[in-house]
Amino acid sequence: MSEKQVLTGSEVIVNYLIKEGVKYVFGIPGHGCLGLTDAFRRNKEKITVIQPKQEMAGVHMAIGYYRVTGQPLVVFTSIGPGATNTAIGLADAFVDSMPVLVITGDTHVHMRGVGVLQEIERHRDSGFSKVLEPVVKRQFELVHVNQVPKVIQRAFNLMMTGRRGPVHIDLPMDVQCSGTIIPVPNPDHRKTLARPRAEADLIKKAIQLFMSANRPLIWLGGGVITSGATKEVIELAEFVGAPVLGSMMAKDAFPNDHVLFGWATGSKGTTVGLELSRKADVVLAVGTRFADESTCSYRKGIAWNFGEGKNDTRLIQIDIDPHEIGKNYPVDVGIVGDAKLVLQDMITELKTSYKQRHDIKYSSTAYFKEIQSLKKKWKKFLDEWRKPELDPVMISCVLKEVREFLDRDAIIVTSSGNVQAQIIQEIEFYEPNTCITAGGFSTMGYSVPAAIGAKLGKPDRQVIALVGDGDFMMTIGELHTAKQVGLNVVIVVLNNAGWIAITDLQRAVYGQDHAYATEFEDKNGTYMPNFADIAKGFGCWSTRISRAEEIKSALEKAFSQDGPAIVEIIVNRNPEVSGSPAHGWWDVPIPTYMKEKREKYLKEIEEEDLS
Ligand SMILES: Cc1ncc(C[n+]2csc(CCOP(=O)(O)OP(=O)(O)O)c2C)c(N)n1
Ligand SMILES: [Mg+2]
Repeated sequence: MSEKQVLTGSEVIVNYLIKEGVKYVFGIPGHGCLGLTDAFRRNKEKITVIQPKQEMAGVHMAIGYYRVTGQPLVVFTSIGPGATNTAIGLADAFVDSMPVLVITGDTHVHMRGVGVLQEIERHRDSGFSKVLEPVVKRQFELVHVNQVPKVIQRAFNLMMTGRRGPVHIDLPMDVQCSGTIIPVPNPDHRKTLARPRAEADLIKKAIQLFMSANRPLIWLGGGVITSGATKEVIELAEFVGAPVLGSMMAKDAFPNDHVLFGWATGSKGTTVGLELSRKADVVLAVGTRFADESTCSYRKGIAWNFGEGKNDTRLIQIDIDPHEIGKNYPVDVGIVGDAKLVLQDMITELKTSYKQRHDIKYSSTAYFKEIQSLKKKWKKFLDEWRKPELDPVMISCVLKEVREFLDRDAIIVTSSGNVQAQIIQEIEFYEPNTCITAGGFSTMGYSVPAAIGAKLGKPDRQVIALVGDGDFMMTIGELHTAKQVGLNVVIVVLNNAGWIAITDLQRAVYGQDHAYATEFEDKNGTYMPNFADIAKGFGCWSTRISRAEEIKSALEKAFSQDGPAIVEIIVNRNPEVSGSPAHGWWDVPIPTYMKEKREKYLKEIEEEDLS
């Protein structure tokens, strides 16, 4: 009998990752993951360890990579603070249904509860995992090395099937180093490649309802991107003549230069999107949560008109997760299934039962003409709103110049702040997986690391992060990682000396004189570090500009660098032009001492329909 190979728990994991096609892992070694780190050392030809400077950033890097390649990656940490640092990255991934595997080191099983360095043990022994429980799709807490082979396989299965999401493996130090003879699993065994389809009668019902509409509309969420259903959405939209709108996670799910693209609705919406969504009579919603931002906090008649009344908008909702169906709005037809396959079946049913939607081409209908006229007005508004002569430049101008400069398939990464809201409202995306943004968790600090991950995944494409100064400072240390990775990721820092999205919100909701604790000052007044100089300190190429006409040539130089490049743009912080006007509505509570505003607010929230 041949002797069976003994591998440590860590080696099983690393060998399995190689079989899964994982090329990069992100991690900061500590005493809690020495065994695992050594297994990576033994396999360094096959997997590269990248060193984020904070573990949260490692998670964002993995997500940036996944979003442009579809390949989930892995983050490993030590015990305690290193492990806890992943919480925000994981929460961001969880809310946006993004897969990433986080493996955290932990107390040796026989030491649990004594107070090992960096152990949290007052509520329960080795209690760290509780910290991550609400922000992952599944957790595995191992106590024996023989569990490792099955668990690593299950972790990948769980991340990538159904509604995707992050998984956490808690891996005690001793389990990392103990040996097992259980072989490394083959990823293809125990894995399904199947995606769920819907029942035929539901497809029929959905199509009947959709085709009965006078003002049909298609509303997309991130599920469409995950499922790769852009082609099907285009086909369906063109057959029916329905405008297509999307949430932040679906900004790139439908070509924004298509005649049927209807721009954004919701609190960060546009006059086009809001008008179309509130007046639609039948909505086909695909892979979306109907979160408060894209619904104007459910205030009826502002973004949407769903309800059970005779004149209310009817809803067909498709989602891979039954949890989302009917959660925020009542549905007429609720379909659980994979977006691409369900839409394919709907298209087949359409083509079988209907020749075309109208007697005339959809582009000759009054509805289509109305859509075009709304779009034209929106473009006109944007043209008038941007004032290219201003110095410092407006964010709106930066976005226009950047979009004009970039290739159609360039990858643009953003996180929370004015730039994110304005990107959704003001510029076009043409291909799926090119708008990489921190959606539902709206996490500052996401852009720089996510852009590094995206560039690792697509080294031949332009990758650009557009970050506010506040956002940038959350993960500024990742310039170090960007320099180490050495790829030409371009980071544009929009410096307005403050968390101005919040300043603008304070002014808009509470009053002009209510800006507080959101602008950056020191004893000499406005305080603005020189980020271009700081970038140079990290060894990165950089430049600092403030005028619209300087942007394209700065980008030209930035994209011709061999490594990371930082373009710092001082942007206008004058309240009139610091952000962009809000066209929708958002439920931001008003203190009772602001009597008039409070009264108005109370009336407004009466119109919210949370039934
Ligand atoms: C981690 C985190 N903390 C706080 C917030 C709340 N928040 C949302 S936008 C914003 C300001 C963003 O500032 P900056 O990046 O400078 O962009 P600006 O709005 O100034 O253009 C803040 C503090 C957040 N989204 N994420
Ligand atoms: Mg700022």
